[in-house]
Amino acid sequence: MKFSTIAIHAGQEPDPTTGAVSVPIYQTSTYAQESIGKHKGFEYARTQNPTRLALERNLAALEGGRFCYAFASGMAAINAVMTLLKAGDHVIVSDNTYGGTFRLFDKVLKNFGLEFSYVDAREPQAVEDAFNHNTRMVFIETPTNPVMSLVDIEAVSEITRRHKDSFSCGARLVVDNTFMSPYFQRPLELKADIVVHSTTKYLNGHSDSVGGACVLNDEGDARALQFIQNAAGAILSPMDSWLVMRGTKTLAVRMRQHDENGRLVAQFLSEHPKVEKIYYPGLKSHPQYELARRQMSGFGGMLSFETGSLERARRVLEGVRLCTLGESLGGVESLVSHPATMTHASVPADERDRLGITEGLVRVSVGIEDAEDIIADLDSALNSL
Ligand code: P1T
Repeated sequence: MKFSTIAIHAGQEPDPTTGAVSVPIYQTSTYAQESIGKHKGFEYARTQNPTRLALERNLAALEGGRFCYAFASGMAAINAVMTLLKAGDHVIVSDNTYGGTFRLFDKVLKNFGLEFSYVDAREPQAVEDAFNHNTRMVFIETPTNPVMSLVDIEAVSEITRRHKDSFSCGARLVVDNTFMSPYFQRPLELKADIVVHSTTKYLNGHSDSVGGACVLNDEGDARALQFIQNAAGAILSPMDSWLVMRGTKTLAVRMRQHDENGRLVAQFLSEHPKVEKIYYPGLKSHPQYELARRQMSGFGGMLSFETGSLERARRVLEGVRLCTLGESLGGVESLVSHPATMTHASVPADERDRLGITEGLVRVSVGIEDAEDIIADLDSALNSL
């Protein structure tokens, strides 16, 4: 079956009791048991819920993985994946990630004895050089939030597997696939071990739910993640599971439109005299354009551009009328944000500057409104500079 068919049908058979075509929202905390230990496979809703299970089957199929676990947010999913590790383990991380991911690693998990090395993973050799005897995980985001750098998933996976053999240390490659969604990029097919998502973004797609998920093939890690999902309890609610499932049904058509609009807006911004620099992997001027074409089947709707100063960024962000100033991304409506003070405020200022997350940087989540309207809105805000 092809992508759209899987999106609409995987995990979503008509309800066995009523025939309901839309998987019901099983809004229950517990399930009646016939006698001690005799039940229908559902005991308590933190442990199992049919709506969440349907979504997990759906997302596993979309990423081409065997197992999926859904969590209360993208951060909860990432945190759960990190619990596969133990004190003393070392993690190699791409130096640009969502600021909240860096914050979790640097401000929380470091205190539990995990060691982190941040490397410029655009260069696979930098990942290779950072390996040592206790490296148990490589965590990358591609494209990165917000400067749209790419990591060659296949190359880093090859390095991770080679080191796994030489140190017999079981390092895993984890890829945050939030920006592309499985419609444009499937890391497991490129030999990554675990995919994580903030389902809050493209998978849900309508800015009305916060959630996360991880998808993987390894049975041992899957058991451990299912265990932590139940033991720590950061589960996705039935209502949110249903919302994300409704979102994935239209993922293909939405992503095609995000991609079409993303390309048009990027082209427009790249020619605008008030824009100093633009970050979009679908432009030939992007230094990793060839890699983008190779490992992704589209470029999506995320881009950032440099206005030159905090004051100019402020005027653009306050000058737009159609685009909304706000955190988050991947919804049908266009959003603009200021990474330096919003999503990446927890990254130290000198590190932000080094990465290109300047005070003049504006990020756009290009929605699926008519592209002419989005462009006209950005044009009038830019022309006020
Ligand atoms: O917000 P939450 O569902 O917990 O997801 C965290 C997260 C994980 N990974 C990536 C790549 C993300 O972009 C995010 C969340 N990002 C934003 C809220 C943002 O505006 O960039």
